[in-house]
Amino acid sequence: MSNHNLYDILSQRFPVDGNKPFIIGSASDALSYSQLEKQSAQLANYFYYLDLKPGDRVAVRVKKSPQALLVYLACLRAGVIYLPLNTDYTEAELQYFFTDASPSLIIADPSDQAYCESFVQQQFALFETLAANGSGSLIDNSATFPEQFDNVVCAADDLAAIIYTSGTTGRPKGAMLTHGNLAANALMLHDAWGWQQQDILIHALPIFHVHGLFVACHGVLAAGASMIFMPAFSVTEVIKQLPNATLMMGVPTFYTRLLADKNFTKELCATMRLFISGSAPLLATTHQIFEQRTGHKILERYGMSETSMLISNPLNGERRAGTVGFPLPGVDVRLVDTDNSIVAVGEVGSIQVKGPNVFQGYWQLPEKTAQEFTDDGFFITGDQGVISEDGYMSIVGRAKDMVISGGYNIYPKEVELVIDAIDGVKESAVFGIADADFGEAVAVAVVTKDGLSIEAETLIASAREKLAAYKVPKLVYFLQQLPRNTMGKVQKNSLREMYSATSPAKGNS
Ligand code: MCA
Repeated sequence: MSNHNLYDILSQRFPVDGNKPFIIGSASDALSYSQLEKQSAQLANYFYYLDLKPGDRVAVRVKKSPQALLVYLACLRAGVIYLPLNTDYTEAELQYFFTDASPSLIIADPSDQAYCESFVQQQFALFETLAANGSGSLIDNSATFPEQFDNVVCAADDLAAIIYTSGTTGRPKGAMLTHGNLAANALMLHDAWGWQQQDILIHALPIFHVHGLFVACHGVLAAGASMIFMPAFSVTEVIKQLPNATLMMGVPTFYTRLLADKNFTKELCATMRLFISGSAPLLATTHQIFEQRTGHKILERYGMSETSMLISNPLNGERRAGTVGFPLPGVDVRLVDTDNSIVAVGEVGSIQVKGPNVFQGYWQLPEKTAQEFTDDGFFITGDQGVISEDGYMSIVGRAKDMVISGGYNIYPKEVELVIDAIDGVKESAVFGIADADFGEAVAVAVVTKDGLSIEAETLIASAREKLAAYKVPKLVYFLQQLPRNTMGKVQKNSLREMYSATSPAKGNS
């Protein structure tokens, strides 16, 4: 049987010269392809020594570093399931993920050791540390292991990663992605975006999500290319590195922040061949202003955690502002009405997709999974789209009132459950409000019990104890009652309209 292990597929495409940098940097930060091979082998050997078996979960909650990426590659090689977790998650959120996924090994920053310990005991899990500077027990313990490893033989439908996404019920669900899913998407994007060995990517995204981990890193690996790996997005750092790069990927906030800096000029972009945007809608005006400033048309694409990338503007041909382009080769996309019939060209429909990149379902939720697929095997994305006469897709709506802030998806229900549990709160409604920096900011309308007075700051501080910072409302509005329709459903559109003109202060009304 041929090996469908994603690492095996990617490594066949690595450069012949092992000294070529995978990560470009100063001596201690740089990583060549041969170092990548050796160090990921040591980690994979160590996982084997720890008796991790294919199918076991390895939960990783560490700061961005080259070593963190090696852990991911080692998991692929060892056939264990990689479970990345946002470094911003609170203890309460982590408790949920650890309980739901029951990892055999938890890897966390040394500063998290104390509170990880209770989980480790509850779960009978193993525990290792990994710090942002690449030190920690994991690296110490694996350092003496062999630098060669025979990649575990995988079938295409063996799980490679579980990526948690929130949902309408407020309980995050683990999207199960296979080696075959990830390989298919990596190879389609390789061709679609014209990746070359000479490419140098500016990598400024977090690596606990599909965008920064799979789309960006697989792109580099599948091309045997190089990247400049930044701990986080910083306008100054990107401006400094642009003249050394050919490609950049980001969420729209990256591009609006760059444009807001007068030092961001056309001259800086002389070696760049492509800017790609995703994870949140790019305003057509941003696309246009970016082109005026740099001469580059940002390539906007569309995807989801469950499916990786689905639709992309073309590399060659018109990149149309306000659209996400055409389905990637091998991806079947259709727009349907409420009866599941295909809509006419130019009409809005619910986006459904099928393809080798579409996930296996939600971790331990077969019924939920079944609900999200049609009888003929299409995944129901929950988004609404419209296709133009000449085939360009525009995303025109999101089901489930989801908010996208700076490229992170926030499901109102999850935040409402936390706000409603705060002392003195009767009920709340969370919604998105336009924000110049993040695209959308999380806002909440709150009704207190018996008209009680609560300070917005108190409410925010309480929410912050339970929720990652990016989910915490940036605007709080107090109301006598929530606007509802005759069926009793809260009218989020009315809330958005009521508050759309407010300044980004913590408003009281
Ligand atoms: C940080 N904060 C945020 C966000 N990021 N609040 C809302 N939305 C955010 N995205 C919080 C901080 O914790 C802080 O809170 C306060 O806002 C100000 O932070 P600031 O310093 O301005 O933010 P930053 O650290 O510069 O981060 C902004 C960022 C970052 C660079 C845009 O959020 C980012 O890298 N986003 C990328 C997200 C991403 O990779 N998404 C891909 C998902 P406090 O003041 O309380 O401390 S994958 C996906 O969606 C699909 C598959 C796809 O198609 O790609």
